[in-house]
Amino acid sequence: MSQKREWKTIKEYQDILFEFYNGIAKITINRPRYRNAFTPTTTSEISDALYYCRECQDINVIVLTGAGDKAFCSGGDMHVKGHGGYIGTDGVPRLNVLDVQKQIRSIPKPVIAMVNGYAIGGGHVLHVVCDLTIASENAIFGQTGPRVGSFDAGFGSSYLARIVGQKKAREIWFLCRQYSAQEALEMGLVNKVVPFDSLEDEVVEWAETMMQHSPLALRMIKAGLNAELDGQAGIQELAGDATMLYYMTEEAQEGGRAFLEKRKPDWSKFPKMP
Ligand code: S0N
Repeated sequence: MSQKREWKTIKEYQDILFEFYNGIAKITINRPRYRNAFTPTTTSEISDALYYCRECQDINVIVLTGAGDKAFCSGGDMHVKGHGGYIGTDGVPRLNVLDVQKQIRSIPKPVIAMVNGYAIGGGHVLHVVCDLTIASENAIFGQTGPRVGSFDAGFGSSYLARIVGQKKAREIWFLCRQYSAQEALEMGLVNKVVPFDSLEDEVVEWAETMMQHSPLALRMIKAGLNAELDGQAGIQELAGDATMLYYMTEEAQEGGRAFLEKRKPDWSKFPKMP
C-alpha cells in the first residue's frame, strides 16, 4: 500500500504541478487528457521549475513524472505541431523541449524519471535523459517519430544508443515498436520496475538513499559521466565544477586577497600534492 505524502506546492503553473517533500522536488506534467503531451507552455514551465530546482538549496533530488495512471508523457502535442516546431500561444513554432533535455542533463542534482504509463516519442526521450528511471509495471516505452513525422537525432538517439546499444537503438527508432516495462528493464533502459501502487514509494526511497550520500560527490559523478559523452559542453560542466572546488581552497583565496592587498601572492604555503 502506497504511503500518503504531504507534497507542498512550490509554485503554481498552467500545465505542470511543482511540489516539494523532504528534499525532493516533483515536477508532474499535468495534461492527462492528452496523455501528458507537452506544448511549448508545458516545456517552458518545466524549464522554469528546473531552474528553481538548480538554485534552491533545499532541493536535493528532482523527480519528473506525468499525472494519472496512463502516461508519463506522450511527446509533443500534435494539436500544436506546425511548420518548424510546436506553436505556442505567441504563434511562434519552437522545439524548446531540447532546452529541458539539456537542463536535466546539466542540473548538478540527480533527476529520477518516475514512469507511470506511456513514455512515448519526445516523452520517451525525456525519461532517457534523466539520470535514473523507475517504472511501474504498466509502463510502455517507445519512439514513434518515423511513423508520425518527426525524429530526435540528438540525445534521443545518441544517448539512447549509449544506454541500450547501437543495434537496439536502431530497432527502437526504425521499427517504432512499443516495449513493456519488463523488456525495458532487460535492455537496461530502466533501473527498476515496481507495481503501480508502490511506484512513488520506490522513487522516494531511491531519492532518500541518494540524499544520505555526499551531494558534491554525486554532482561530480554526474558531471564525469556526462563529460565522457557530451564533448566540450560536458568538459565545460566538469571543469566548472573543478573551478568551484578550487575556489573553495585557501590557495585560490590567496590569489584574490593578494590582488586586493596589492601584494605578490604567497603560493609557497600551499601543498603540491604528488
Ligand atoms: C500514447 C498513446 C500510445 C496512448 O494510447 P491510448 O492509451 O490508446 O490513448 P489515445 O486514445 O491514443 O489518446 C488519448 C487522447 O490523448 C491524445 N494524445 C495522445 N498523445 C498525444 C500527443 N502526442 N499529442 C496530442 N494529443 C495526444 C489522443 O489524441 C487522445 O485524444 P482524443 O480523446 O481527443 O482522441 C497514443 O496516444 C499515442 O500513440 N500518442 C501519440 C504518441 C506520439 O506519436 N508522440 C510523438 C509526438 N512527437 C514528438 O514527441 C516529437 C518530438 C519532437 O518533435 C522533437 C524532435 C526533436 C527535437 C525536439 C522535438 C520536440 O518535441 O520539441
